[in-house]
Amino acid sequence: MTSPKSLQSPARAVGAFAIFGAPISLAPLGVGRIHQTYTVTCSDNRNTRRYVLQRINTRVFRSPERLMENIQRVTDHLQRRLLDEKRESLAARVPSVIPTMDGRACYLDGEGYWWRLYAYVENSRSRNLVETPEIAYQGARIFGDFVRLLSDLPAPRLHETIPHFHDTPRWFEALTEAAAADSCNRAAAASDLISSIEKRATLTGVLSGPDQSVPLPERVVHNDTKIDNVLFDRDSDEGICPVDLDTVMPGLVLHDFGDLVRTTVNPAREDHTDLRQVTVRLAVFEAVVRGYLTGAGALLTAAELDLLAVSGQVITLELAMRFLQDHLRGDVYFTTTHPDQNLQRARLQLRLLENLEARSEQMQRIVETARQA
Ligand code: GN1
Ligand code: MG
Repeated sequence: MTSPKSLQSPARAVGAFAIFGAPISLAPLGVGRIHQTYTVTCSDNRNTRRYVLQRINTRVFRSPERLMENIQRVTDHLQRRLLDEKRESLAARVPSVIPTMDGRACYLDGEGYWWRLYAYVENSRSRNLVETPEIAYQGARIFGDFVRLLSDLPAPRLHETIPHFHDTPRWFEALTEAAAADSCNRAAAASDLISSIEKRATLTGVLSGPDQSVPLPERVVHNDTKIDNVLFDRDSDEGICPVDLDTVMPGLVLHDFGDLVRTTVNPAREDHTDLRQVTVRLAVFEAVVRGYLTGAGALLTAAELDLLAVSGQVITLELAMRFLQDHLRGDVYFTTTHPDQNLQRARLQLRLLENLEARSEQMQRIVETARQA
């Protein structure tokens, strides 16, 4: 395979893995905010097989080996549990980790980059827009199923791949510090956003701060349940499996549910600039609740169920704070294509939050009805 200069190091990395046949093509894939991702097609001259190659972002994930240890345990357990439930075709579509030639789950190249390879799930697609409640239902069911299937993952506890990932009060402090330091002279232009966030300080503690009075169980959760992170079958539109398992670790189900709400109810994409399109579709919310409860079965406690409706607000505020503090610090975390992009993202999240707040009673009633069903 000959490749342009920009693809030479991924092309070399593929050679380290136990692939089928030989690589015949390689191309960048998707719009992930964290890793560099490629699809690789391999052939033995008769059949072809596709893979997903990723260069792991080690600024975000400091220990690729521990990261991959988690992912292997999780995908193995999912496959086993799906087989126990006689769902063979889904078990076969859990994206498995392809080892290196010497049996490792990731590969360190000569330039100091870490790589990993997954089997490509054929006839699948991801979505960053939810066109219908049914799509939301499918995505939510898959994430609910995921926590249920992993609820008996044997010890030891998974590694915390990103410590304090959903510590919302801590993100509030990080934002306050970034605004005070103002290292890029960007705080003045964002002052309206900073004060809107400051007004909502108590919301940051509803799930995980000292104001959270009823204990919530620690579970193995996905932690990054934006709707883009589920695969759907191209023909039937049924949900297949969650992907992007990097942040699967001990945490709260409400962060998963909240991020699903954040990324499904709003018809505008996360990077949209026209805030007038931001709204909350209650029919989609209803489908998310139904889907999640169908997948999770009887797993959730009363304390968790009580907080389902508000969890979307908490995680939407958290994302607003994360985007804004990254903007104030000079866009060091999220991939951006222009200097105000993280600011715009934060603005959109805050607009969504206002919409969620305005609908909170209706959302609470939807949850109550679903609990009684
Ligand atoms: C990142 O990896 P990706 O693009 O699915 C981020 C999430 C954010 C999301 C916002 C490890 O998700 O926490 O919610 O962007 N992942 C990490 O789009 O920080
Ligand atoms: Mg992703």
